[in-house]
Amino acid sequence: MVQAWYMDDSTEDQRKPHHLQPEQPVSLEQLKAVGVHSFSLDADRYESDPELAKIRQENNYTWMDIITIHKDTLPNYEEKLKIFYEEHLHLDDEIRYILEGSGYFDVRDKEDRWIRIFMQKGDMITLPAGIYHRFTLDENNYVKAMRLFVGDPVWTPYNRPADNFEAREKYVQFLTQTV
Ligand code: KMT
Ligand code: NI
Repeated sequence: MVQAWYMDDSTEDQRKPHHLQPEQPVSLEQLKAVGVHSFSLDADRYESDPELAKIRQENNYTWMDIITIHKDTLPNYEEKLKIFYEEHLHLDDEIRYILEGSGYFDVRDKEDRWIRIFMQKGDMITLPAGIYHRFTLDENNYVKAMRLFVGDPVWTPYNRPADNFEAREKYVQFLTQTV
C-alpha cells in the first residue's frame, strides 16, 4: 500500500522524504477525500495480470505505455524532471502504476498543504483531473512506470495558476462535497 504524509516546507533536495517533525501520516481515506485512489498489484505479473486487466476494463483505460525515468534512458532527463516537479494540473486523470523503482507524487490537500505519496513497486495511483500535483524521483533516482489513459493520451501540464479550466472547477466543487 502507498504511504503518504504531510511535507515540511524546506527547500532542501526534492528527492528527500521531507517528513514533518513529528511525522504526520496521511491515510488512504484522507487521500480519497481529495479524490486520489490507490491500489496494490503484483508488478511481477503486469504482462498477464487479470487484476490489472479488470481495472483497465472497468475504468476504460484503453491506452498504456511504459516510461523509464533514469538519466541513461530518458531523453532530456533533467528538463523532464524539472517539468514533472512544477506544480500543475491536467484536464484528465493521471494514472500511474509502478513496475520497478520508486518516486514521490505530491498532491495539494483542501487547505493547500502538500501531501507526499511514496510510490514503489506494485503501487497504482489515480490523480483526478484538476488536482494540483507534481512528481519527483527519490534518492534512488530510478522508476519504471506504466502510464494508463482513457482514450488517446493528452499529457499537457497546466502550471499553477490554472483555475479557470472546467476540470479545475469541477474538482474544486468535488472537494466541497467530501469531508
Ligand atoms: C508525470 O506525469 O508526472 C510522469 O509521467 C512522471 C512520473 S511517472 C512515475
Ligand atoms: Ni501531472
